[in-house]
Order: sequence, then structure tokens, then C-alpha cells
Amino acid sequence: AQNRLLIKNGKVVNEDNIFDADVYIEDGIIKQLGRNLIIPGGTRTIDARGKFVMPGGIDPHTHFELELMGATSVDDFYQGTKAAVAGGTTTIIDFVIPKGEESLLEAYERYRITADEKVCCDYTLHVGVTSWNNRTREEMATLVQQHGINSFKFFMAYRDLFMLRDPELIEAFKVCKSLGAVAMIHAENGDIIYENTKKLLAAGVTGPEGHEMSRPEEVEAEAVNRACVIANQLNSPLYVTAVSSKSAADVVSGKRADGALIYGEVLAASLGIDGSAQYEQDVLRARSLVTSPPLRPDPTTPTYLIEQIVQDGLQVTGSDNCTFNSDQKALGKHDFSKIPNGVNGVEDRMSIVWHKGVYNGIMDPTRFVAVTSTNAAKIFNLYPRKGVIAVGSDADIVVWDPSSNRVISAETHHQACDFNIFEGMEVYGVPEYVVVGGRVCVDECDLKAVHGFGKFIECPAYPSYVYEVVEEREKRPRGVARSEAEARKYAEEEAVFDK
Ligand code: DUC
Ligand code: ZN
Ligand code: ZN
Repeated sequence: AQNRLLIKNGKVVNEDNIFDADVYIEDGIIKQLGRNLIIPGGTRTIDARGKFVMPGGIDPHTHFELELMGATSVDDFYQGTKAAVAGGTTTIIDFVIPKGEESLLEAYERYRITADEKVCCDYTLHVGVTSWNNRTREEMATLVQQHGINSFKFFMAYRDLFMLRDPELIEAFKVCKSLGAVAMIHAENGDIIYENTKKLLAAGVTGPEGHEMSRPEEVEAEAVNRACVIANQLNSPLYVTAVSSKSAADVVSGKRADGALIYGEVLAASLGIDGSAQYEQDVLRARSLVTSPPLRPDPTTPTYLIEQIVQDGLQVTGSDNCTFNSDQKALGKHDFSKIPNGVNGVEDRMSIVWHKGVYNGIMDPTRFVAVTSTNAAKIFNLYPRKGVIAVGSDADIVVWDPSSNRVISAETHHQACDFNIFEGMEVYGVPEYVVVGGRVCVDECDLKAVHGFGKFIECPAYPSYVYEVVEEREKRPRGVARSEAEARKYAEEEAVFDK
């Protein structure tokens, strides 16, 4: 066999366990796991003593080379996946966003042609359903049944561009459920944003501070709540993307505590920094932070959100990486509503979560693995191929050095963007080796990513971690009792209906 690799003496971390083991890899697959393995001669050995050996990160939310608001995001599928690998992420999930009159299938094909030859790591796609027409249902079915797509994103914001209205969302969620796909939502109230933007501009508020002002926390929280209610009433699973505020996180965690089948993805940027600089003097810095949903000025946000991630109020971390250079951000210098939306994060997400969580002593390494890799793998049906160190799984592995640190900077990052929103932040936790499909692509912190080495991964429908719960609930239309008190409550409700 070619391409043999042994990672010795490390602490293997999965979402449910930490154990001392060596990991033996052949032809891109984990072949043996344990102590005293019998290894063919001539196998390259990496010594991971004192290091954590973890499943490579899965970033379920990127927008590489996306045309948005008159600009194209500068990290393309090459540079974006290269930066991902540099940071310890070995799988990304991007969003097919149709252009103009393009059909969903045409857009999907365009993304495949663009990405397949460029990606440095494995990737897959969600499909953004940016309008609802008489072809949509059939196209969604074709994507699921013939193209390995099992997730669709719908927008409650971007009025006149992507936004769907509630009756369309209801249809959309029903179609997802019937196909065994995961419905994903960009949750902000687009009508309110439209109204506030007009008002602010008319009042002369044109600077970057207008962005967050036009869409404060409750505008996000309202949409999250509405989406959750629609999903619950249909007994449809729902994945909320890029939660950026305490209020929205509270809605997701509250709905989950009530037994709803909701998954919350936190915006990695909002774990690293708050958004107060959008209201300060440095307009370049202010514009650089503009993303949707916005980074919040409340300085307690990052800590609050990391706690939600620790306590399972939220389950997944995503970067929403959508990088625009300073000159592109300047398209909005006279009008905040024209600043292309998006921030970096694909490279730094793992370090930010480690530093804010594990290094700060509030998160176990197992939870780190769950929220940076395993949970996304399960929700999008990549598990156990991805998201776990186990025999038979893909050899996508990060050897993590918890005692090294680095200072994040645009001078040293691998992204195409000319600034980094985390500039100057010192983070503990560094990927010393990153193995992508059995190949060492970060070698003693030295990046050796390979153009086109990654593959498109098909995601089968009906992810069992999601749909087993749906099926269970179909049997109990008014909710699943998780305690005796709840069971009594449901029995009383039942009795009312019986009268
Ligand atoms: N939000 C962003 O900030 N950029 C891309 C798309 C999105 O929803
Ligand atoms: Zn979005
Ligand atoms: Zn996004």
C-alpha cells in the first residue's frame, strides 16, 4: 500500500471519549487504532506526544467566490480551502447561490465545475433556494435523489434578492421533510430591515453603524422564533445558521429545551469578537465587521455564546466565511446598505473555539470536537466517514498542540482577504499537523495544501440522527414527553381534545 502514516503517542479525542492511542493510516483511511500496532516498515511516523489527535474540523458554512452585492468574495475554492486546512479544518460545506435566472440545477453544476478542480480538502454543498417557483419542488427532489444534496437554505432576509415569505417557507420545509433533507434558515426579518434601512438613510445615517442599527438583536430573534414555530408545527427539523446574538441563541436554546428539533449554528466570528467597533471612529475597521446577521455591540456576547455552545443550547460552529477586501467594502462608503456582507473565519474558527472554550477552562476537548466537527457530520449525514477518529473513517485528522500560541494577523494568514477581523488576537491552540485524506497538508505548522486534492462528498438523504427523531415525533403530534411532568401535561391536553 502507498501513503502510509502513523500518528503515535497522542491523546485521541472524539466527541464522547479521550484515550491514548496510535492511529495508523493507509490510502487515506484510518486502518488501525490502539496501542502496540503492527506497522509495515518504512511508514512515516508523526510523534504526537503531549498533543491531541482529533477529527479534522468541518466548517458547515462558507461562501467562497460568491457574487453578492456587486462584489465577488475573494477567497475562492482554492484559497478558501487552503486557509481552512491551515487552521485544522478538513471539510467545508459551501452554499450554492443561484445567479439571476439560473435554475437550482444549473447553479449546482456551476459550483461543482468551479470547486471540484480547486479544493484542497473535501467539500460538499448546501443549496440556497432563493426564490420559490413551479420548478423548485422538482429541482430539489432531483438534487437530493441524484446529486448528493441533503440540505437547503432559505432566507428570511435579503428582501428583493433571496427572501422567501412565510407561505413559501411552509412549503419549503414540507418539501425538505418529504425528501429527507435538512431545512436551513437565514433568520432575520427582511421587511423590518428594509423599513429601518430606508429610515436611517433618510435621517442621514449612512455610515457602517447603520448596518447593525437597521437589524438589531430582536430582528434576528423574531425571525428565529418564527422559523422555529413554522418548523415545529410541521414537525420539520430546522437548522438555524450563523446565530450572532444572545437573544437569538436564547430562542434556539429555549425551543430545544421545549423539545423542538432545532439545531443552532453559532457564527464563529461572534465567539471571537464583539461588534462594538462598528460604532467607533475607524470606518475601515467598522466596515470590515459588517456581516449578516451582524456582530453585536454588546460586549458580553462572545462569552454568552460560548457558554451556549458548551451547554448544548447551540450545537455547531460555522464561519460564514465570505471575505471582501477593503476596496470592496468601500462600495458602501456612502451607504451602509451597500457594504458587501461577510467576514473571515474559515482559518481561525478552530483556534477561536479552542481558545475561548478549552483554553479558558469552560469547554472539554470532547465538546470541542462535537461543535467543530462531529455534530455537523451527523446533521448532514457525513458521519462516521467524517467527524470521528475510528477505523474505517477518512483520515482527516488534526494534531493539535494546546500549549503553543499564535497571534492572528492578515500578515500571516492564508486567506486572500487583505485584513483579518481578529487582527492582533493571541490564541492558544495550534494545528501542528493537519492530515487531509491521509496526506500531511500541514507539516510541523508548515502548510503544504494541494490544489484540487479534495473531493466532492455526496450527502445521503434522511440523516438518521435527525430523521429518527422526526419519525418518533410523528407518533406524538403534540410533542415528546421527556419527563413525568411533561407526560402529565400532554395527557391533560389530550383529555381536553377528547371532550
Ligand atoms: N451573510 C453574509 O454576511 N454574507 C453572505 C451571505 C449571508 O447570509
Ligand atoms: Zn446567511
Ligand atoms: Zn452565510
